[in-house]
Amino acid sequence: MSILDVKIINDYIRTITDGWEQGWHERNGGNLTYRMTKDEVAACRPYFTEGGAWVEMGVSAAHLGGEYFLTTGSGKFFRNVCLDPVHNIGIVEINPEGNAWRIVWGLEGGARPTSEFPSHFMNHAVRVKATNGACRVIYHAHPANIIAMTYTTPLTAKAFTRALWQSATECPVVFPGGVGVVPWMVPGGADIALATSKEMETYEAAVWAHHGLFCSGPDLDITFGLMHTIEKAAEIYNLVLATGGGKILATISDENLRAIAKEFGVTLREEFLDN
Ligand code: 2HA
Ligand code: ZN
Repeated sequence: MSILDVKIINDYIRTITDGWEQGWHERNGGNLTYRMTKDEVAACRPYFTEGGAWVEMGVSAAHLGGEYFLTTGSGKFFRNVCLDPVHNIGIVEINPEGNAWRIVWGLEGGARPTSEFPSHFMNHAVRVKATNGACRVIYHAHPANIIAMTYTTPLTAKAFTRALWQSATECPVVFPGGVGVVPWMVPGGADIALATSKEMETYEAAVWAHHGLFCSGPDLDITFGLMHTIEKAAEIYNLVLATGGGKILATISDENLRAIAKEFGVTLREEFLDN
């Protein structure tokens, strides 16, 4: 037995490899964090090392004190994770105050949690509250089509949500609450972490202009599926604009969107519908 036989560790690594295979993680692009259940922590605890030094995050969330997160490593390549997990991913424990982490497994050889850990942590903090504790995953990727859209589409939640909803019939069912948009900001610090978590109070996904996408969800499959669905809709949107010379001749109307919502029993964000 090794920690790599524990189901959640396997599922986490598979999700990372799937993201790499989608082309969303050039070089060290993207990062994935997962808030472990008590049972998962218990299953992994035999493999924990003596906790390292506490490292302050620059952001804090008292209700996440004592939680354990799986995290990708700063500067590490998704492509390498499945070949060498202990150097590329790890588990961190959060201190009781909820403002510092320490490594309890993995990230060997001096590695650290993702440079976006403050953003992930703040997003976990707001999504845990917004979902009554259901949210466990924050996933950041660099899918080309959603990034391309941020050069052609007004950087508002309404414009992005409508364009994506209208690009594939399943979209309003998969993300009826829509997506938020964060304007271009310097990545990696507390400012972008706070701006993103503000969007995440309302939306389960947030676009980073000219950079990528953050998705949240209750498990790895649902969160990966959300990333995949949004990126595919963005691909269709870009194809439509490119092949149609910027003209859209037919689309899913607001009446159609309402009919989808009724049939599938979801509530669309009403302020994003026009008529
Ligand atoms: O981890 O994606 O936003 C590299 C990044 C930073
Ligand atoms: Zn990034």
